[in-house]
Amino acid sequence: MTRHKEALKWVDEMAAMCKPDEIVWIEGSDAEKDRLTEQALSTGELHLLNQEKYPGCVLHRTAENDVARTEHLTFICTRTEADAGPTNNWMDPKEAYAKVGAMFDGCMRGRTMYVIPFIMGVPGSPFRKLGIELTDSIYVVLNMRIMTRIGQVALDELGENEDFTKCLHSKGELDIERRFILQFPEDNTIWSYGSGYGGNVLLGKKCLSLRIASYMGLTEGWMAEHMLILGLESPDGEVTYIAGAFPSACGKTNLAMLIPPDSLPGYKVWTVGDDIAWIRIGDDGRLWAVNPEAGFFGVAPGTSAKSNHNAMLTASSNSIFTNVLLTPDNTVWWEGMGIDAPDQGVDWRGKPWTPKDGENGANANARFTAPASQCPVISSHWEDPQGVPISAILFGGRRAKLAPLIYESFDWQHGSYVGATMASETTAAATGAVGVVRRDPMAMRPFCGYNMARYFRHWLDIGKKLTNPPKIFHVNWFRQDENGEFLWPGYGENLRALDWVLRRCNDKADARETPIGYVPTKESLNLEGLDISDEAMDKLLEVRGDDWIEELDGMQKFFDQFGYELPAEMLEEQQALKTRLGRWD
Ligand code: GTP
Ligand code: SPV
Ligand code: MN
Repeated sequence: MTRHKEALKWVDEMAAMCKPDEIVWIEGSDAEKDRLTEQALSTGELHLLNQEKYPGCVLHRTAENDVARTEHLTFICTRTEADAGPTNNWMDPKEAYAKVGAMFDGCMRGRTMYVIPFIMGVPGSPFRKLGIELTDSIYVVLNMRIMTRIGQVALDELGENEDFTKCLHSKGELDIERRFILQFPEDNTIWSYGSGYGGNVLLGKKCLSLRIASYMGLTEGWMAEHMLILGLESPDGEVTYIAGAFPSACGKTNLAMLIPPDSLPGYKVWTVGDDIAWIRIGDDGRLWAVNPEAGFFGVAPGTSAKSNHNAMLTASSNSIFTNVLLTPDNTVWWEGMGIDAPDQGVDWRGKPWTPKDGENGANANARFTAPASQCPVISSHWEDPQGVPISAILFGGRRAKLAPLIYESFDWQHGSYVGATMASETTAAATGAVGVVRRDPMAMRPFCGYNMARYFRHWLDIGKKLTNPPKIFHVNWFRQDENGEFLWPGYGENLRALDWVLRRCNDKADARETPIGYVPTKESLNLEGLDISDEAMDKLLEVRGDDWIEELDGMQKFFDQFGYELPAEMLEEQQALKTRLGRWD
């Protein structure tokens, strides 16, 4: 246990509210993991997979109405509504504590409360943050064990009086009518009730490392971003670090573990992180990024030996599979796994399934939880306490039309505007309609813990302090032809875009200047060995003035909701783009 008085007092108070039968402090040992796994297997919360093929792996199914983040039930609870801003749901903290406190009252009767001390970041790093999650779910404990650094190592960091984020979770009744994900940035507190799904309940992840951390970053002068981090090793052996913000289920994990195509020899991609980056200004005037997580909570569907072999290898042992199909040989399967569907199986709902049913065997947001250390291409710097220096930032999303394969912004301010105005088609990672274009600034719309206009201000202010800012790019792997087919092969071939980024950083690649930024000339991209038609390439690099003029409307509407809080620089950039488009044909 701990001598941290405030922690002990808070655990007591929360236990008095939730009234568990028992309280168990998590120490993080293997014996403890085995004990908890056994227990969850005996109640059916977990299912043991084929241990020859998937050693150390288990399967879990969430409730049918609980398979993705629920953004409409996620609230930022600040004293004033303006502090949450127009893109967040807001609830008054007093009202939130009272309303959801009534739900927590007695919710753990007959259950055990697990106390999970955890670290986001590396022990001993000046940038790490501490948390304690209280939960009545063994699934949460075992996931947190992979995704964060838990137990004694965290208690050691906590000492007697270090700050920590107070994270309270209960499955409650798993009733969507009684589900709330509440962030209290001013109290460094998170309350999550009524869910058992990943992003809603692994409170170190989106709730702490993005919503709460973005607020900490604002007050402490750093940034918490929904970004992958990779090291790109060029044929001469030099490694350049790139961060990328794409919305949920838009390709971060895939890019972070990219395997170069044979036709581009000498390159290598090293994974530093696949979802979250905490970024600070270094003494050298550059941005330095750390991955605060210790594992990957990756999208299963579409992940195959062909699309992301490194993810398949990472998740082949000591991993948790959620809402995938269970096969007759007690292994897992999902759509797009690159192997034939079994004749029959048990689907993500727990029902008998055959391919003839025409229904998905795995949920579209089925996930694997796997230790980052098992990734075959994990960077040797992924646990460096100071992080890695960032030379380029990529923004990107799913756009069937409009956005070219890649373009480079003119400078930091313009790049911040590109991030602030980005949009993407919605995915199964959150409940609600899929495939609808929505504005998702910096891929942070669901994760910014305060007023997004001030978040834009923060980006601009950080840029002013950088003597050596990274270049900012926008990418789109998802442009489609008239038949709705992707024009770009994606996955490993995305290295061709990264190669252009690298050469732009070294002034070694051509570009043509367009109103939206620098777009590669066809010749400046290395397309060696890629089977793609000239027409497709032209389409991928096309910038249609009319389409962009139409797009300006949506951007303006999005900006309008922020009123006077919107930084003038954003309107300046918007006007400048309009002017450039007006002169262009
Ligand atoms: P979160 O974990 O939700 O934040 O998602 P993510 O951004 O890490 O996305 P991920 O890499 O898991 O990819 C999501 C889906 O997009 C998967 O089904 C991938 O197979 C697919 N995908 C990833 N990269 C590409 C690409 O380059 N082209 C195409 N067509 N699909 C891709
Ligand atoms: C995302 O939705 O961006 C994820 C998965 O990375 S979750 O942890 O559920 O947020
Ligand atoms: Mn994510």
